[in-house]
Amino acid sequence: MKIKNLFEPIKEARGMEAATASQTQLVSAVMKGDRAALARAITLVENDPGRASRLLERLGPPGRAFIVGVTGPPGTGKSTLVDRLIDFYRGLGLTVGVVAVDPSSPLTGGALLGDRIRMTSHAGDRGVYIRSMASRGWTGGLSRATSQAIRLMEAAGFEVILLETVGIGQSDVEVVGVSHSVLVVMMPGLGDDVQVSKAGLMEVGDIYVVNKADLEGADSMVVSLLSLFRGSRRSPPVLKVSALTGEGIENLRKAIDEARKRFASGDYGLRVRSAKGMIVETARGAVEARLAAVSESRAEFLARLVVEGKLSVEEAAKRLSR
Ligand SMILES: Nc1nc2c(ncn2[C@@H]2O[C@H](COP(=O)(O)OP(=O)(O)OP(=O)(O)O)[C@@H](O)[C@H]2O)c(=O)[nH]1
Ligand SMILES: [Mg+2]
Repeated sequence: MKIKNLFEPIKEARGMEAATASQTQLVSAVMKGDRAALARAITLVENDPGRASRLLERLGPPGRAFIVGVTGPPGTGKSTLVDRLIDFYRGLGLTVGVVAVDPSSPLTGGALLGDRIRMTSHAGDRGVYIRSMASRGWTGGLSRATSQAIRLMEAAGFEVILLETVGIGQSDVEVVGVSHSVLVVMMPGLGDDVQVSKAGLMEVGDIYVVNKADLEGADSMVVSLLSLFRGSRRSPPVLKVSALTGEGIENLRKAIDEARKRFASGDYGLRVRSAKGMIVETARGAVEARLAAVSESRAEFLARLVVEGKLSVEEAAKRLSR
């Protein structure tokens, strides 16, 4: 037993060396645009944050790909719009990566992801890369993994990256913080303003889209969005479209493309905004991982000190997260 323990650190160190060598290969394969390597690297990012962060350090600075976040309540037509946007950017000759954050449970996830990928008409196009990431079953770190997946796609040479996330809760919405432009997609019949203000959707959008304009009630949805913003300092555009019939899509494309042109001309503020999102999400992931790694016994030890009046809650929390 003792002898085995003696050798264990050496084995571990060897393992790390091997991983580092294969990581170097993985990074250079990703940077050559190797799709299989990209898939492997994203899986690494999902499953092994520690190794992934060493890998990501070699990717160079972000800022080459234009990132569009697409969020909004379930079923508003985000994927259908993403599909339209893929067509648009492919038409401009740009390559497109898509990260779709799937809210389904790990159990039903497989089937849904399959459907989602079949749903797109871009399966044979090498200029398009689609990756789903399941958001359930994570003990935190979704935002980190999402922003890292985006950076990997960027390193692989994808020029536009579309990030679809269902805006149900604050954490789903926060994910889009890495974007240069954020579309919030609504639809008629969602009830009232509550949906928008609830999940932080009011703050996050650069463009508000009322999709399904072919259905009744789109105009009143536009009116309630506009009146919501009347009370605030912001007045983002509210556009009525139908991803199904194509109505209003041209206007939407123009609006998003203005942001892309600003990005392409080197707009400093836009770049800082996206980089800030990446740093914050990566840091959040690191803090969550550190907290998740805290042993029960350490937390309980600190709790005893608090109960016995030897330590304040604040000091205990500081020690716990150190
Ligand atoms: N009538 C109408 N239906 C639409 C429109 N756009 C999308 N849909 C339909 O709405 C349903 C949901 O569309 P999705 O694109 O999957 O919506 P989503 O927001 O991605 O859904 P989740 O990812 O599950 O939140 C599908 O049946 C679409 O065909 C539209 O403009 N008009
Ligand atoms: Mg969708």
